[in-house]
Amino acid sequence: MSLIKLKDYNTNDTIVAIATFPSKSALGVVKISGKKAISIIHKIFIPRRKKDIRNAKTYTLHYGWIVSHSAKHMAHSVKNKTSHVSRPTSQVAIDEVLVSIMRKPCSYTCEDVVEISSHGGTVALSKILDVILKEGARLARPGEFTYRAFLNGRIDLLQAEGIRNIVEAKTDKALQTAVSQLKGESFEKFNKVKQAIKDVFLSTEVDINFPEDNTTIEFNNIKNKIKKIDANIKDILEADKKSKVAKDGLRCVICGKTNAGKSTLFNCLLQEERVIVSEIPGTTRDTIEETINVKGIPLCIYDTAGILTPRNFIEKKALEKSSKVFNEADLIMLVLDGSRHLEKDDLFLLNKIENLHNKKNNNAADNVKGIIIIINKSDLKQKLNLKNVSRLKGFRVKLSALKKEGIEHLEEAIVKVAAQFGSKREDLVFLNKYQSEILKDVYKDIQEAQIYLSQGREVDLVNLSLKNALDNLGKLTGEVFCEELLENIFSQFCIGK
Ligand SMILES: Nc1nc2c(ncn2[C@@H]2O[C@H](COP(=O)(O)OP(=O)(O)OP(=O)(O)O)[C@@H](O)[C@H]2O)c(=O)[nH]1
Ligand SMILES: [Mg+2]
Repeated sequence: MSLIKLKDYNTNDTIVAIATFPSKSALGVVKISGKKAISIIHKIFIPRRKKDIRNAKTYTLHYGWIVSHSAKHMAHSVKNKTSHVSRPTSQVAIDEVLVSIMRKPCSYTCEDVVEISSHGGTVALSKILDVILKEGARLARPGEFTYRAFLNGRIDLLQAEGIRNIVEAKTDKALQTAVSQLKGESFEKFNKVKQAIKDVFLSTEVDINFPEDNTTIEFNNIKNKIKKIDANIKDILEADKKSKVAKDGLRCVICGKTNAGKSTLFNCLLQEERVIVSEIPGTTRDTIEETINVKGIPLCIYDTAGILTPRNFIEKKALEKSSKVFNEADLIMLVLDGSRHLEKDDLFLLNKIENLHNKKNNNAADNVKGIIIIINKSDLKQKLNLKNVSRLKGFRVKLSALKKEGIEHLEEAIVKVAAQFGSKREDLVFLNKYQSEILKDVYKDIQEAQIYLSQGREVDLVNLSLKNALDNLGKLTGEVFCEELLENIFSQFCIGK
């Protein structure tokens, strides 16, 4: 994804884009927005009824033909000579269309918008686009229509993110959440937090500006209020994390020492010979990602290299890649070889997972991870001493990836882990990466305010932390202008949205 620059989004321009995927399809839509939208359509459209489209009322639909500029000129001259000709000759017509007129301010962008519905197909659509460009419109950049809707105050940034997520929804729940976000429900959530912070902020302002007044602030009261705010933000951070699962599926990493049978299990879950399996330790070097569906739950599974002590550059890279997906995963599936005793590499990974568990209790928002310990090769004589893994929390499953035995137990465990990530639709909130980072900053600001309060520091410091929190919240919703965030959000949109 290349980042767009806001300076390229000149709002004085009239913009145009093909809004549908250009392919052999039944319908295609070209969208125009801006001051010249109506005058452009007047120049290139011949309505079936001899009406001047410039006088068309808002929310009206018009049937006719799109023609090239010179063609229209010809068509008009023909029209003047014969009373009934309202259709251009075949060599001048581009396509038979329906034109919708949506006048400002009640349109998607709050500007004059014209939508041309044509008979799909790449050539017709690009020809329509060409004639509009020739009449003075400019090609829209990614998300530019939605950006105008935001600038003109029709939607906030959370709603913009909701729109993007409607387009990208992969599951029912993701779609429902995105729709509720578009309806403004997420904004309400943030607004409540904002009002609560504002309330405390204002009382610190009074204390700073009128120190001689007897109305010095009640520190205990403030402490309690901030504690509640802290809990609220933590809830939203948690919801954000869970939303990513609802949106993209549970990210599951298959890890384990070399030859434990990771790739065999990966193929087994995928039900195809996707990756190479062999008895040579270190077969897998790259991290391989595939999406599967387990009992209706979308899973993004990663097969990783089992190498833990790299001997060369390639193995070093392999280890880096597997560590990265390990850290980012929602679910860790550790594969142990049941036919062997625990070895150094198994213990290393078991310790790593145990440490994650401890961390989880300290920082709930960042490290929610499910754990499944898989004891593979159950078809062979078992040597693994299970006592050594009993200290680990999480699910334990015995199976044979080679013989495809016991896979249903693994699927049951996955469903149970997914349930831990499950959340009611109303609790979810879709933020992009940048917005999530800003929300974490708000959380830091609030924690800072709490530290100052507990240390009995000057109220000015608490006041400053709260001010930062308010500014950051404003950036999130779009009330405070943050160029970097806007560029980040709208770059992720497709052209035509
Ligand atoms: N008997 C038996 N053999 C298995 C089982 N699962 C895997 N194997 C064998 O174990 C060997 C290693 O399997 P892989 O799936 O390549 O192991 P891996 O963990 O991906 O290994 P690396 O990619 O080297 O890290 C192969 O010979 C597999 O056929 C199993 O359930 N039972
Ligand atoms: Mg492998």
